[in-house]
Amino acid sequence: MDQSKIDALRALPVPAFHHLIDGKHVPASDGGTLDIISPIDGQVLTTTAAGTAADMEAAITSARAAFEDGCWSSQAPAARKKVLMKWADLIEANALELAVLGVRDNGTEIGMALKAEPGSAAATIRYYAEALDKIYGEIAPTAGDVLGLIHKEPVGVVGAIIPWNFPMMIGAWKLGPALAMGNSVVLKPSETASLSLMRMADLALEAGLPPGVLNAVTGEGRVVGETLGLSMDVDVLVFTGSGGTGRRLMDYAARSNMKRVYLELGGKSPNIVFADAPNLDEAAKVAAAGIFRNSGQVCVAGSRLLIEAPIHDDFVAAVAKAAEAMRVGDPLRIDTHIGAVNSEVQLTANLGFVDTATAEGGQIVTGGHRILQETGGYYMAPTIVTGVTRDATLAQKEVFGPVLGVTPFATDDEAISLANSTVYGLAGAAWTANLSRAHRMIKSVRTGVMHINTYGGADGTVPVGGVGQSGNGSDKSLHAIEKYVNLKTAWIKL
Ligand code: TXE
Repeated sequence: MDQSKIDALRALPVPAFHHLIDGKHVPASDGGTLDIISPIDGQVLTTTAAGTAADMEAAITSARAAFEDGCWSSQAPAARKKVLMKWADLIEANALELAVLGVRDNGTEIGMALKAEPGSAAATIRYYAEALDKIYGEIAPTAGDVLGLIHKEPVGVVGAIIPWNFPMMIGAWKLGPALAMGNSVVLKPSETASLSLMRMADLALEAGLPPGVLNAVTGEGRVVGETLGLSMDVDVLVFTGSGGTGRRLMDYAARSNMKRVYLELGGKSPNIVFADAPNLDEAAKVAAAGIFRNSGQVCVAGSRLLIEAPIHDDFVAAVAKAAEAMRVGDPLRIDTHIGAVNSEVQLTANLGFVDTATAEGGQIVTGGHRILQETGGYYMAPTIVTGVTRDATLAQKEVFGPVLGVTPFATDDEAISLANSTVYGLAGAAWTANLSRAHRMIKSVRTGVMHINTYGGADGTVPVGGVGQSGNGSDKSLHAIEKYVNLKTAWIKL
């Protein structure tokens, strides 16, 4: 990474952003705009269109028309592949520009953003482009006088509602398989991180995606997101975000056309450290990175640290040392480890969780407060709270900030019981040199992803998805494709 190139890009003014509907950039139908505040300094960076219900309806109409027209849905797979491969190339070619724009919008440290945003988005789009002409239908094992064929058809119009923590990465997790299978998509980025994703959508058209196959509408979730959710013309909704919004989406589906709804809703993931872990120093550093990178705004963040009692104090000290060594600050400096919290609302919520944790008996080991206030930006010191009991708010509710709650345990059974004591089930980890114990943890901890002797970093070959109130369905890997196809049976009398 070259600091001077980053500095040059951050000095560029950011133009006002419009919707992308039917291949054209259009303002909101009533001319409304939303101020986009950069979390780096709290200043207005630019504006986006504040979409109206009519804007969203126009986008859905365009997506439906493109789907029925067959310009994409009926294209030969090899032709779709070519466009998606080109799109991945364009994302890569513009990676630094996209990453810097995204960081100015959402505050993620540039080192992580470059890899996790354009880097991961390009890899994801390429993965599904490469896969799409290797996915076959089936011939059923029927009696000889009939032929049973199972076709995989695109579902039609997909509505994709995206959060602010990794807009390009999570956007690509939905767009890659949806477009690869021939669907049209209406994208709704988050109010507080839409710019890089909107730019990425433009690149899809530049790569040759026909107008209308991908539309993107910015604005308030409760306006344009609700219209998307309630539409009679959207066949599948895919979402990453909060549980509250996830519930609403299910309600919208029930009140409209019973569209399929796939939710990824975050978690309260347990990171379980046994005294026999192969390398406790390494475990402490990875545990710190696993909660504090991107200011803890990671759905799979290891936000609950469960430590075997005999090593509790030493391990907490090692994690605190690692946390204090992480440089928090300007996310566009390449030597920054932790950037800005996405918004003032999120920062205030994080600090509220710390107050509640101490009121409920927790002790702050390090952090616990806002820092760098003089910059005008939203920065928080990595925070560790010990003495967090099983039912404490910090053990039960997702903070989505740089706040780690610590709880000791005495036995394997207690570790499993604590790990499974929330409504969530997205990710987790166990650190141990004992193979049998590791497998027992994999089987017994209720999660979608279980790490052993590491935390995070699973690539696109494996699914990520939650159980319990962490959601349903998976992103990533070939399994994600199931969300974007209908199975159609052809039963033929011979
Ligand atoms: O999420 P929302 P917010 C969690 C995390 C965080 C909390 C709140 O705990 O603190 O959610 O974040 C759109 N109809 N996660 O408020 O509201 C919205 O415009 C349709 C976990 O940002 O769920 C945005 O595009 N759409 C997480 C998207 O939903 C609506 C990632 C997510 O916003 C809508 C983000 C509505 N009525 C937050 N209301 C993860 N799992 O990684 C909002 N939206």
